[in-house]
Amino acid sequence: MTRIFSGVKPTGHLTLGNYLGAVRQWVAADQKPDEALFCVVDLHALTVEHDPARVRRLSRQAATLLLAAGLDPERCTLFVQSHVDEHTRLSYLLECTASDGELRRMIQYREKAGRAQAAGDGVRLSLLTYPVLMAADILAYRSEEVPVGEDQRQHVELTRDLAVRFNQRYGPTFTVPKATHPAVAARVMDLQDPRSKMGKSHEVSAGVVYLLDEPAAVTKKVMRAVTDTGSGVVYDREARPGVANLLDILAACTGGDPVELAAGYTGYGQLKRDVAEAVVELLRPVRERHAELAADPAAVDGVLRAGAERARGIARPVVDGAYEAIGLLAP
Ligand code: AQP
Repeated sequence: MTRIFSGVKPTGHLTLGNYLGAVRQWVAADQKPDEALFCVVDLHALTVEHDPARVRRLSRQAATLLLAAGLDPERCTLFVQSHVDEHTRLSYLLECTASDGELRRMIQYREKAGRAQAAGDGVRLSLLTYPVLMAADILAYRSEEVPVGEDQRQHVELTRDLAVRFNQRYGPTFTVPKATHPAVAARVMDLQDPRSKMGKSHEVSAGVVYLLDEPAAVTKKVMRAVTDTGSGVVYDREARPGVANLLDILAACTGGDPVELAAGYTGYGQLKRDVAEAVVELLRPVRERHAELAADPAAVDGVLRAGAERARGIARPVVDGAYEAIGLLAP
């Protein structure tokens, strides 16, 4: 049995990128006999400017959407990061294992720190250290696999480095995890700016498809997607990123291969119509189920409470073991 861990941060409404890059893999893992833990990583949402009430609202909405997407709380453990203290307890030990230099090299830190500075906001120290907290999220459960989108590859690499370093210095404590990515759509791009990732915290949302978008909104966004100059439909991520993104999305929705799908089109119009229809149909059951579940928030909170208790039971002995290994006196 493989232990799987992954998370989503409540920095915005969940997007098609989250769904195709991560959540769908989670639902697939949940069908297998593997032991899976999925987390709304709310502490990570505090690393940038945030509105407290919105983070709280989005945390419950993210959990509700994960259930709507098909996670079964009888089979997996679904919980909120801040409900399990072991994450922050372990994070400090890993900060004592990581170096300042390796954190400053993280691409997401450089991008987001740049954005915060450009907006005149200060850069929060937690933005620098957040990959260490993410490492703690993963290592506290001795997770073996971390299903994530392509953008998280560097952070999972850091997690592996920290696990190996800690184990070498203080004795075997952590399992060294590996990232897994979907075969297609591991990095869904913004429909208006196909050289940037579709991100849920983007301020301009015309190129971002949200899981809770109405079908008409999805269709409008896809039909207005930026395509490339050049004739014919070919799959070329470098030279034709807009079309390649649409083909990736279509392939992910229909189970096809983007290169083979390209051969079936002569113009962008039909491709966009097919992508819009495929996305609308993919998201329809998630949206409908979400509406049912959202009507009973207390039930969702109950799932999260039970999940946190199970998660605590797994993480506590691992983190206690790390405290002892690093040289702290037991209370
Ligand atoms: N565009 C994407 N394509 C494929 N996978 C994606 N993921 C996110 N965007 C895409 C994957 O979804 C999981 C949860 O993501 P997250 O909550 O950690 O980050 P986010 O959605 O990227 O959120 P933000 O706030 O918009 O963050 P930044 O600004 O960092 O991009 C992860 O497995 C992620 O890979």
